Amino acid sequence: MKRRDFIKNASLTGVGLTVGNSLLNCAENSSEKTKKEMTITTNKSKNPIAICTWGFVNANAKAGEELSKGVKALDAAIAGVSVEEKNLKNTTVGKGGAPDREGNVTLDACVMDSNGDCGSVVCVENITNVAELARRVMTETPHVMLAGLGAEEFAYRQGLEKDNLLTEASKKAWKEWLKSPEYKPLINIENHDTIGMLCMDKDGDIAGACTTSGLSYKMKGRVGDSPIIGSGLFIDNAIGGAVATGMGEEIMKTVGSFLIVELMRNGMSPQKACEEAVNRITNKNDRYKDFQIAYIAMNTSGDVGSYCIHKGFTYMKYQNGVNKNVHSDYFIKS
Ligand code: SD4
Repeated sequence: MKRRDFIKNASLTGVGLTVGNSLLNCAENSSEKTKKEMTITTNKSKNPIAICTWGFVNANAKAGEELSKGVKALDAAIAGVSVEEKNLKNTTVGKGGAPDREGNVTLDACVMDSNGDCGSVVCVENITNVAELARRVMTETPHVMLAGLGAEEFAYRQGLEKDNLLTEASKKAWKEWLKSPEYKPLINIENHDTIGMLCMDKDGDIAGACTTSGLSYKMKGRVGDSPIIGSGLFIDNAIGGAVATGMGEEIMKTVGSFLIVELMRNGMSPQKACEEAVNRITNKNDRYKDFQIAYIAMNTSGDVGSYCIHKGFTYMKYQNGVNKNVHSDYFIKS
């Protein structure tokens, strides 16, 4: 059953009606907020922009070029991140990603569209293009998230190919790691390759995708922030979007991407909102020096911001045919 039919059927039930009523009440009571959102929406940019975490020149260029041709934001984002999913040299995304401590490569991904729909897959083996798979969950099932074998079987039913994701290079590195299996992620070294992307298309609509193999040599079954809507990625087309990279456990504790979008809703710039989201983590957790967190965000006017804990995080920005690498501001100055 397609999502739309499922929702239509659900709305015929008592539960659907109750939720519908409470949403209506909520809408009536928040006319001030709606006015504010409308003001933000009026300033909507129609100039395509693609931004992504880290220095993924080719992935961001692909998304930017697609947007320039008039492709919709979600299609462009998925086309962009799939460049890294196929890149065997990238050891934390797609094929070639580092395995868990038992040698299984398990991938996490999510997508979110301008209309608020989203899809996610967690802990998936043998499928390279997991962002595309997350999109299929969104469009072809009544669900938001599929995990493990269920997600993999769904992928085959959708015609996605089975692939061995463990390359010889990743296998060799894992065997080396097994010699002294200490688990301590290295800041900006081990965890520097998750790709989170936000795109704004020619209609001014915003969508995003996030895809990763997660932390190298993680425990079997471990899932980070990247496929969790609100943590690794969040979009509200009336406000903007945000995406995260770094230590997923800490991002999830503060639901970072949702937080950034909500801060922007309340008037903060993307830059200030990213700073505040990092501050929430550094204020609460005195071990923040031991891990990296980085956020990038975009609002409907096309303003972009980013902030991270440690120096060294960069992001890509494509606009008006120029694809540039930008150094993010950071929390620990000395
Ligand atoms: C995770 N956030 O699984 C991901 C890792 C990451 O760059 O971003 N690496 O926790």
